[in-house]
Amino acid sequence: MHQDTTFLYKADPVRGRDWAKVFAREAPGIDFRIWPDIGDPDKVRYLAAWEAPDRIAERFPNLQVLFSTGAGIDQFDLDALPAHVPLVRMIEPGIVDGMVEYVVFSVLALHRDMPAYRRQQAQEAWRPLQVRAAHERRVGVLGLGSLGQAVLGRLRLFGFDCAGWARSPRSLEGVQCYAGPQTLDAFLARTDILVCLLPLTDETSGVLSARVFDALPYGAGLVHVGRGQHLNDADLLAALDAGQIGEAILDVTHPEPLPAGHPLWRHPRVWLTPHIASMTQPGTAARVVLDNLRRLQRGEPLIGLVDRAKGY
Ligand code: NDP
Ligand code: OXD
Repeated sequence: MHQDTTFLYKADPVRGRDWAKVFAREAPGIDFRIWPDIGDPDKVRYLAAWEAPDRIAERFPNLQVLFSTGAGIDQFDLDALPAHVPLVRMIEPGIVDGMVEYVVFSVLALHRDMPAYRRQQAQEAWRPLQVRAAHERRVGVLGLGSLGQAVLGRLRLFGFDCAGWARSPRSLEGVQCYAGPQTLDAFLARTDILVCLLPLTDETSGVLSARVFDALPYGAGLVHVGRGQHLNDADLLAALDAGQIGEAILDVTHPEPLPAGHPLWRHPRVWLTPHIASMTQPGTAARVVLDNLRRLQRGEPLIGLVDRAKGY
């Protein structure tokens, strides 16, 4: 890595300045630039972006790696990215810790009936609800990737009865693992609180639909932290109104933000947060990216390399 190598950062500029400090300290030979200050486009070998610039191949003919500044990569048009340029998603301790906090908070809130108590307080009602032990509460996580596994690792410690569902078979301590579409019904039938931590792909788009809600036990809770396009809003509203879904905590919607007056804004059984479940932390993210650049130089596999055929 030498002076004629530019690392271009195209995301929140305030956080970009923290990335710049890490690069200045740990890789002073790299010319770190924050969009739109791109310098000589021919020198841009590495690009970290939340959303890729247009005509990426044409503009940056010497690009060697595209890093996503987020864990998800659905915002990129993979067809517009030259086949020889690897796309690497963000796996860094800050984003994992943030997601663990948010999902643990949400599962505990549902487990201990906090949404119901908020409604009762608004009515000045002092009405204790039955407390269920954690081991009697079945939590199921859709997606057993870097985030799903971390979340389950922490939920287990509370004693919840934990399961997870992914494409390929896995073995995780204390977690009943299900794999593939043929196991989805069995996984849902044993899930009182469903957490969605899937990536958005052609296969997973719209997965949170009536078909899934109906397969859950009556009154199940939903924690959705994947992507807005996973969720069929009309099906969720119908399931909430029928009581099939008891409560929903949604961090992601489609579109973001929801339009004014959208029924999810004010639904009494929905808690909404503005896509804040987890955020890439600049200090740790920049270090992880630099580690990947060193791996690239040594010819080692990149951590978080996206499999374009799978779409995640
Ligand atoms: P990973 O790529 O590490 O894991 C994805 C998991 O989903 C894998 O277990 C994979 O299965 C499984 N999966 C993918 N497709 C299918 C399918 N068709 N059927 C069953 N399982 C499937 O992703 P991460 O854990 O790092 O992140 C997950 C998602 O979380 C991101 O893509 C993003 O959308 C969302 N996210 C949301 C944030 C927020 O603030 N709300 C913040 C960060 C991420 P297998 O293991 O078999 O490959
Ligand atoms: C991500 C996100 O994918 O913040 O990192 O949603």
